[in-house]
Amino acid sequence: MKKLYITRTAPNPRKALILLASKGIDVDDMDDIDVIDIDFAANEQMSEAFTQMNPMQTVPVLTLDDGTMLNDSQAVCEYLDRVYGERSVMGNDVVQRAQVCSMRRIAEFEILYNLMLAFQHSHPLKAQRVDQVPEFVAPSIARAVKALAYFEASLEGHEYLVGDQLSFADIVLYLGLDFGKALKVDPKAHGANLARFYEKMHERFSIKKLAKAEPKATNE
Ligand SMILES: N[C@@H](CCC(=O)N[C@@H](CS)C(=O)NCC(=O)O)C(=O)O
Repeated sequence: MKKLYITRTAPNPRKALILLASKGIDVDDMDDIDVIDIDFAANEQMSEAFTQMNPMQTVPVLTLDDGTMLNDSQAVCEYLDRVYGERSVMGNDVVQRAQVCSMRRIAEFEILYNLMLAFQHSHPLKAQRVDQVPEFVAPSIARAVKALAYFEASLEGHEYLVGDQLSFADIVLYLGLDFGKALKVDPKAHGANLARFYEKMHERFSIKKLAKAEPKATNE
């Protein structure tokens, strides 16, 4: 059995959940993958057992039947994209794949990464993970906000960033916008196109929407 280690509220593991959901797949309903929830509040990602598996102490992690361990969200998503569902979200042809890659990396490095940096340098829970430098926080947020203008312009007249179908670039941009809320960056205050995009993605892929279903009450 494959094992997918995730924290459902954190952006990088959410990439995998949303990728599967965009293909109509419920991660908790897969025959060949066991989902293991890692609780950040209890620091489970730092536990000895988890660290032995993934010395980087991060999620997501996917382990395959032959023991192969993938400990990066891009690798996990590339694998899930190719193995599950009908249509790839990485692009339909060579050019689209390159465009998705380009948009995804800009969304990742300019927006998501800078916001994560700001979070890590400001949130008390992360103090044991990084030597916090409060001066990093404001410039990192400012850099992310500045990059939003690029995506606002890219979405002018378009529902999605590449072609007319949802791609992995949209997923990463949405996660950046959604994570911004933790830093008081309003995802709907940086242009009408981004606001429309965010609302549509949030409707389908919010943390609440993709939460693990409660076990059904039974009288037996
Ligand atoms: N390059 C890694 C980074 C993963 C990463 O930073 N994951 C965060 C959650 S979004 C994490 O596990 N953080 C652990 C912590 O903050 O202790 C990837 O994309 O998978």
